[in-house]
Amino acid sequence: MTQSITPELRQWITEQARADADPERVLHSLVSTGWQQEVVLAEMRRIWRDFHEERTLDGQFPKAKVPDPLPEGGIPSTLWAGDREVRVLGALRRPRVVLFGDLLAPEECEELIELARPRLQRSTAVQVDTGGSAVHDARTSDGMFFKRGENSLCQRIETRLSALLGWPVENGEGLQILHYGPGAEYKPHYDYFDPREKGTPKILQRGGQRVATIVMYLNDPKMGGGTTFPNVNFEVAPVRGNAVFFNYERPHESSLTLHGGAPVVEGEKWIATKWMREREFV
Ligand code: PD2
Ligand code: ZN
Repeated sequence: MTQSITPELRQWITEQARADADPERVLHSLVSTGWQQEVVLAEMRRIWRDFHEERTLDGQFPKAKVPDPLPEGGIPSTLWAGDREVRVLGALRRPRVVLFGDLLAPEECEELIELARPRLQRSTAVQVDTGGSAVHDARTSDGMFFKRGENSLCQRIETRLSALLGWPVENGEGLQILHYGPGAEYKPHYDYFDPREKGTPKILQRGGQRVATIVMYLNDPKMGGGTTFPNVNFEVAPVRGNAVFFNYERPHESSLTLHGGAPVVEGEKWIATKWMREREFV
């Protein structure tokens, strides 16, 4: 009969790998206590490979401190954001994704749209080679940026987000407003800046890496326009006043934060996006 690995054994093997134990000795001691060699060897290979990958990542893409609005040990139904009770609608652990309800009042959504509307331009995306920005096929929306603290509405929302996420207002980029008409989309991408790209050092001068994103929905598209997370087969329905938050410790695919704006099928879609940096964004 084939033995099966117990959680305790897996834990013990993991501790050995973490302590850099000699795998030959680990295997020998397990076999001498009655474990079948092929069973423990398969498990040891998995655990040692994961450790090796993690170490390589630690060397090349070190982890940053990131905001995480949820406390350890349980999901609250609401969070107090300084001036407003925000509903917690759901969460994923890996990647860390949190869905919020009632983050923005309907009037705040309307006001953001009306302040942004006259200033919209065809959206640009950061150009990875130069660190500048340019119009891009992957992003068929119109958009604009508010400066941080540009008006009292931006200030109120920024202060609320800072309280909700436990991250300084100063580390936030200005709010970005995007408008998608029918058929417009934002193809899947990562929001962090790829350290392997030539233009990244210049971008990082303004406050380090992006470490988290919050996308706030300002209206209800009739059909389509969800925010998708292809790595984990997850899609968030755009609902006015709701928001999706996600963070990324490493600027690497292993963060599983590939995400996109699905094409709007019917109606239009308005969002406000806030990106959080490691340090003060200047
Ligand atoms: O519109 C969205 O849902 C969306 C999707 C992916 C927005 C962004 N990314 C973004 O603003 O970065
Ligand atoms: Zn994005």
